Amino acid sequence: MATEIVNNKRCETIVAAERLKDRIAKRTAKVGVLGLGYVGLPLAVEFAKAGFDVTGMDVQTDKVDRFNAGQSYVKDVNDEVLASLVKAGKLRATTDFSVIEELDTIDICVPTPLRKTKDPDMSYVVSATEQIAQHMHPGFLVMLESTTYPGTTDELVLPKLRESGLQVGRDFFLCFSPERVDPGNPKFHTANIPKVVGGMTPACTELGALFYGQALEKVVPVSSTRVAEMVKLLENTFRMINIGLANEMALMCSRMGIDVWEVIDAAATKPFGFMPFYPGPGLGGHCIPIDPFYLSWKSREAGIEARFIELAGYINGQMPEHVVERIQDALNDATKPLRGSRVHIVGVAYKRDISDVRESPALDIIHLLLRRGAIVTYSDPYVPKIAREGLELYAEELLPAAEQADCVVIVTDHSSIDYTALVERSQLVFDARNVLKGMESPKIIKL
Ligand code: SAJ
Repeated sequence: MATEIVNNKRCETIVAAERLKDRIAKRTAKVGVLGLGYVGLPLAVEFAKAGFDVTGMDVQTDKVDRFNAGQSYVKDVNDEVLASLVKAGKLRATTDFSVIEELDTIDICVPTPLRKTKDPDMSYVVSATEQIAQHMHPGFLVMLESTTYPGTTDELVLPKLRESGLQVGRDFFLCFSPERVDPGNPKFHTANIPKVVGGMTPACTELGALFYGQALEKVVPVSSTRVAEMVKLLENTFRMINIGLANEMALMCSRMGIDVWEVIDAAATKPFGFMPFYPGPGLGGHCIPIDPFYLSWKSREAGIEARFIELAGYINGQMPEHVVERIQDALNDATKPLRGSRVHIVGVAYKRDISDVRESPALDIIHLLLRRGAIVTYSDPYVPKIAREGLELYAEELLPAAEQADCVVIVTDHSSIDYTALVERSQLVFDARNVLKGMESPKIIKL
């Protein structure tokens, strides 16, 4: 009797796995995306465009309402595309996670921030996994996309899904596939960025690769979830450390009276073995300053210090202070104490031509200037108001504010700014981005 039940259960699950494979291949699978941010929303749209029936889930009602009204809140997805898919009934969003019961696949696209103590905040991943664990069923493909430390999928996600009594690789399938979305990138978007995917078992990897291959141009299968988790961390740690090197070069060149920008531009003429990175006022964003610390946190647990990451983090973290010291020196040379001087910040987003101020070094620079008694104003065409990290400032009109300032500081080099007019109307300009490259004036000072 017991053997018969086991055989029936095994037959049921083998049938479930084959049915899942067939439904993915025929694009009749019901696809779920949990977390409708700058990663989840474009992913949901891509799979709906590929012909799947897609249900997005999010805890934020306003996002769900805008999604269902065909109003995209993510720059890389236009309203018309979203609205047409919603109208065609191929795509919808909900805050009701019980819909997971009906899904064949689900992608977890939730934030993985750092706590103030620089260790990972896995609360969003845990919450999403717990929602899924309540609705586990045979023939279910679960994929984690949130950038995280190696071991998250097998140590944190798998045990919760296993509580259902289902067996991974037979009854359900579990993969990690790093999100590589670069918001605002004009050339690379969700469909044409190669998609790395690694499963808990070969069958998991095979189903994950089959799934992504239905909607994305290139899939890169790897042997495990840990390899896939580590791939993303290497990508962004590489970037953070090389920016740290560029920043250290800037500190050295500043002391030696060498133009670091000229050095990098000349080095970049080397046709092999070199890749230019540029110094700046510090490291912003929700990826580059954050992801490497997921790796250093886990490597400490494994008994090895990630010294490159810690050092680069230290150097990148010093740049706002360095910028303020250079401003102070420049004002001093004009016999103006920083205290009481008017300093106007140009650009506060964490990088050009976007509105995101998360971890922006501009916020650190503003804090440091205020602490030294400067009178600080700012302009940013993408950021009408700063209301975070204890600051409440409203953007001012650029040229009149620049005219009033004792020193203008270009922190973020938005393309839409008229830098010639800015220099003309300013007394002193500190350029932290080399956006004034080629302009000669005694009032221009460069990082
Ligand atoms: N930065 C420098 N010097 C550089 C490059 C960047 O100071 O040479 C600064 C930027 O000003 C910004 C921070 O570093 O404050 C991060 O800039 P970023 O260009 O890396 O932009 P992000 O944070 O949007 O990074 C994303 C990442 N994408 C993903 O994680 C999927 C990253 O992997 C991409 O390489 C990057 O976009 C990109 O190339 O645009």
